[in-house]
Amino acid sequence: MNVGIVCYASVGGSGIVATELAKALADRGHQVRLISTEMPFRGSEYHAGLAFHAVQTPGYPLFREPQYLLSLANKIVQVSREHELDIIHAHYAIPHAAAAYLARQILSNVAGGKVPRVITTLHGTDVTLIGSDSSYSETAAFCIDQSDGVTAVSRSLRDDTYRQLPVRADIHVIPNFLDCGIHRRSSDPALRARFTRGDEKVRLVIHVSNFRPVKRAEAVVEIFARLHARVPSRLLLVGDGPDLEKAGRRAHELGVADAVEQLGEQEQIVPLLSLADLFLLPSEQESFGLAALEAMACQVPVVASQVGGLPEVIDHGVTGYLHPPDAIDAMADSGVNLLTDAPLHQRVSEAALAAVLQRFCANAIVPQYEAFYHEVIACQTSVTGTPS
Ligand code: GMT
Repeated sequence: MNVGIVCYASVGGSGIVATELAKALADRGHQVRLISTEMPFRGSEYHAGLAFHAVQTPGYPLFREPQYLLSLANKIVQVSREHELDIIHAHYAIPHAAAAYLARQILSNVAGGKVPRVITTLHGTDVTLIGSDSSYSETAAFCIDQSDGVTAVSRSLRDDTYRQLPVRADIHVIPNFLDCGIHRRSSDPALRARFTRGDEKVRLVIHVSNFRPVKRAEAVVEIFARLHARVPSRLLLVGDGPDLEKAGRRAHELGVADAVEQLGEQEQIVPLLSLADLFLLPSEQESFGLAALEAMACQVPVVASQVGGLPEVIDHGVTGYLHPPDAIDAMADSGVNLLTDAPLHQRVSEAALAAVLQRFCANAIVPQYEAFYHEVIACQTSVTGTPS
C-alpha cells in the first residue's frame, strides 16, 4: 500500500508511535510517506521504503496566526497526487483529522483522480484535554466522524471519546507498541557508575516525559524525596517542557536537589532506561503511557497513576504498581518495596518484560494496523454513509 502518515514532530508519544509505525510498515514492504513540519523525533535515520515530506507554513503580514491546517492539507493533497496514496493516516486528531478530511475532499473533487481513505488515530489529549475543550469539540468530533476509520490507543481512550465528544464513529482499539528488538535492557556498568557516583548501594530512579502539567513533574520529585529518605538513590529527569523548572525548584525546596539530575531531551532512551531501577509516572491522565511501556521493555518496574489506559498496560502488583495520582505516600512505599526487596524487583521486572513481549511488540500490533487499512480500503462508504 501507499501510506501517508501525518504526525507531530515534537517529542511526544503520538509522534513516536507514528514514526515507529511508518518504519515498521516500510519494513513490511509498503511505501510510506511521513508528513510533518520537520523530521519527527526518532525518525532521522535513513529507512528504505520511508520518505519524509516537510510541511511549510509561510507567514504573511496580515496573519497573526500560522495557517498550519491549510498548509498541511495542501501538502497531503500534493503528496497524495504524486504518490497515489491509498491511506492517509492522521495521528492526533487536532488538527490532523481536519487536514486529512479537507485533503480527501479536495482530492475527490477531481473526476477520475485517486481518493485515499482517511484513518485517524486518537492518542489521548486530542480528546481528553484539548479536543473536548469547547473551543475545539465541534470540529474535532466532526472530523473524527468523517474519517473512514478511527482507532484509539486504549479501550479507556475509546470510552472517554464517546463520553466527552459527540462522536458516532466505530472506534477500533489498537494499542501502542515497541520495536522489541531495540527496546531491551543493555548493561553499561561505566555509565551506571557515572550516575551512582560509584556507590553500588545507590538506586537509580527515572522519569521520562515532556514535562507538561498533565505529567505532574512536581509529584515525581515529591515521591522521590520520600523514597530518597529511606533508600540511597538518585533521580534522573529525562525530557524538557514547561514544568521542568518547577520540578527543579521543588527538589531544592525538599532538599534533594543534589540527588536530582536533569538530562534534557534525549533521543536514545534505551541506554538511560537500562541504567534505572525504578520508573515514576504519577500523571494526571495517560491514555496509554508509552513511556511506561518503554521502561517495562527495559525491565524497569513502573510505579504509576491508576488513570486512563495505564491499567491496560500495567497489571497492578504483577508488572508494576498503580495508585491514585495523589497517593504520593503509597507510590513512595511501592517504590521503596521494589528498591529494597531484590526478589520482588526481579519478579516484577521479569513480569513486565514478559507482558511487553507477549502483547506490545511491533510484530503483534503492526499487522492489526495493516488489517485495518485493508478493511477500510475495502469499505466503499464513509462512516456517515457518504459515498466517497
Ligand atoms: O500527551 C499528549 O498531549 C499527546 C500524546 C503525545 O504525543 O505524547 O500523548 C498521548 O499519546 C501517547 C501515545 O499514544 C500516549 O502514550 C500518552 O499516554 C498520551 N498522553 C496522555 O494521555 C496524557
